[in-house]
Amino acid sequence: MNFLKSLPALVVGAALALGASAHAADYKGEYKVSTVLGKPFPWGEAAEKWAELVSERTDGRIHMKVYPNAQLVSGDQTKEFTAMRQGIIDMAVGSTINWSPQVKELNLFSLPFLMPDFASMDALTQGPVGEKIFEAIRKQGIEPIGWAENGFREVTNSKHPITSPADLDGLKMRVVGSPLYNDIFTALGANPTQMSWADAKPALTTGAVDGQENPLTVYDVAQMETAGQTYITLWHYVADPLIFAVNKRVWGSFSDEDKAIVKKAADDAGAYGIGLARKGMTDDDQSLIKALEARGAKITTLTEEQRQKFVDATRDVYSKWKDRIGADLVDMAEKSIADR
Ligand code: X2X
Repeated sequence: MNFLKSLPALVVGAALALGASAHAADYKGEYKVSTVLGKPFPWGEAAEKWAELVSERTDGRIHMKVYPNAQLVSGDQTKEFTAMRQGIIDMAVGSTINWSPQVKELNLFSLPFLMPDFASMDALTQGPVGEKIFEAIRKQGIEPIGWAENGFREVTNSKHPITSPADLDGLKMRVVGSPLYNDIFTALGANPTQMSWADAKPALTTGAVDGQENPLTVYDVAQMETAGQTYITLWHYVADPLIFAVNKRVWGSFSDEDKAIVKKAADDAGAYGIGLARKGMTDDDQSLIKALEARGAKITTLTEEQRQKFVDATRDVYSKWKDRIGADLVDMAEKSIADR
């Protein structure tokens, strides 16, 4: 009799327990997060912060582990997006450059001399252009949820200061995975070779290439001066934002509450990472630039007139890629920058 009385409560209790465990069973024991650069690069710091915040805020329900050096795709960073779509990678903090072979719109950030300053980058990522870019990524089965930053990519080399396109003449340059970079450096008279980050450092150290382009924070942490990269020119020609993203099936498996937590954590980790990515190279804080000089780097800042020569030399590349990316999107970006 007693037992019968308590039966409904038991049934309800069992159903609740089942519901909870069925839900937990949908979650993996570990979510693999891919990055190219790990800690202490700002990129790796942002990814680690994301994982940390999510773990804290979900009481460990969602456990993310960061796999740097594009190791989940054997170092081939241009395969990261595809591997995430296939579910080999659950999540990533990825550079717009590395995903641009699959999402053509992402080449926008690599249009030479489109973005003159940090405010322009923010105007794109935080405005209607950013929404369009996220739509394009979503169409390919990936859920984009936030932005971080690798940074303005400055050109370095082991031979001499670069102040005009003529200084790039014949230089062997390591470039990243979008064909747009081949076009830019070819237009400038250099001899570009596409190479993964994994191959870039040894190629610089042995002198197989003369130069490369990457943000100053990357130069700093990778200690590129020890690989002979003495000459740096601050030309701010392109900048690569980073995107926090999740495989669609993984995203769909999260409860609404957890989706909100994972997204908010990406926003917070993004703000943290962007702070690190810009540290020491803003108008009121030049400490990173000074520190690199103290380590032996010879840094050239271009005058407006000198910079214009690089702009002119890459104008045809800009036009060609504007059409490939989508002229409407590029027009929208130009407007967002003008109105910033
Ligand atoms: O390969 C590079 O140069 C790097 C690390 O900046 C990117 O992944 C785009």
